[in-house]
Amino acid sequence: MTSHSWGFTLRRPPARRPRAVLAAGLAATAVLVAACGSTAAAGHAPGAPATGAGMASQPMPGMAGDIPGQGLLAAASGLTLRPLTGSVPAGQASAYRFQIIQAGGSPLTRYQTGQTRLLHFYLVRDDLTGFEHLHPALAAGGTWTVRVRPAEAGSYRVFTQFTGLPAGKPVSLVLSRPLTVAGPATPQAPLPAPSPTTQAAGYTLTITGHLQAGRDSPMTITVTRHGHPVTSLQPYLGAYAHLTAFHQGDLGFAHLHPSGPVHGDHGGPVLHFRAVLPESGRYRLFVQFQAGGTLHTAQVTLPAS
Ligand SMILES: [Cu+2]
Repeated sequence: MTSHSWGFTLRRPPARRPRAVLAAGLAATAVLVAACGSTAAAGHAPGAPATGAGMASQPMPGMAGDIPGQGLLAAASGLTLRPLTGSVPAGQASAYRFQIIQAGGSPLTRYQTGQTRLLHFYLVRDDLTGFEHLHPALAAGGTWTVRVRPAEAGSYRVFTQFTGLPAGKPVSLVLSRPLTVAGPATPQAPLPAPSPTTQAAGYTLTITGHLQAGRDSPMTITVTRHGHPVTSLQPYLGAYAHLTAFHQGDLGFAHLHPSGPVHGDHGGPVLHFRAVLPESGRYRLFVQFQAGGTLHTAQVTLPAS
C-alpha cells in the first residue's frame, strides 16, 4: 500500500501480506530524537562559508548526540567542519579525513560520547542512495579519519554528528559538507514511492504514524520475520534501532532512535519513536538494527505533511 499524497497515514499492510501480529505491551518507551528545539547559529568561520540552512542546537537533557535540524551548515556555534580530503573514488574504499575547527583556528580535540561514540559520520548521495553510517577514528591532534566505500560516483554530502567540548562546555551539532565521489557518472535514481513496509535480510519492518513537519509525531516500527514477531533485537549504539532520515531535495538531516530501556538481546517487536521533522516533503529513512550478531540496514520513503 503506497500513496503519493504528502500527508497520508501509514497503516498496516493489507491482509494478503504477512500479518504483523504484535504485542504492543512489549513496546519500549518511546524515544525521540528529532527536534528538541534548535537554536540556529550561523557562526561561520572565515573562509568556511556555510553550504546551506543548517542548524545547531543545544542538547536536551538526556538527548546529547540526538540533534534535530537540517544539519546543512558547515559551521555553527563557533565550530567548522573542515575537510582534509577533496574527493574520494567510487567503487573502492579510501580514507576521508577532516577536522572540527574552533573559532581560534585550532582543531577541536575534546568530544563527549553520544550514543556510545564520540562522533557519528554519515555519507549519502544527492539522490538519497549510497548511505553509509560510520565511526571515524580521532587522532591526538584532532584529525578524524574514516574509510568510506561509495559504490557510485556523484555528488554526496557528509554529515558529522557530535557533542564537542570547546572550552569544556558541551556543544551538540550536526555539520555537513558536500563531497564529490569521482568516477564514471551514473544517473540519479528516482526516490522510491512512500510505503508503510520495507524488508531487509528477511526481516519485515512495518511503520505506523503520521509525520507532520514541525510537531512531535509518534511513529512505530514493528519487526517481523516470516510473519512472526521478532523479540531478539540486539542493542546497537545503545538502542534497538538507529534511525537516520534525509529530506529529499536538500538532504536535510533528521535522526531518531528508541530511547526506551534496553535489556540485552530482547528488543522488539514494536519500537516506538517520536519524530519532529523540520520540513514537509519526503524523507528517505535508514533503519539500522542488529539481530543474530549482524547489523542490517532497511530503508524506506516516508512522507511528512
Ligand atoms: Cu553512529
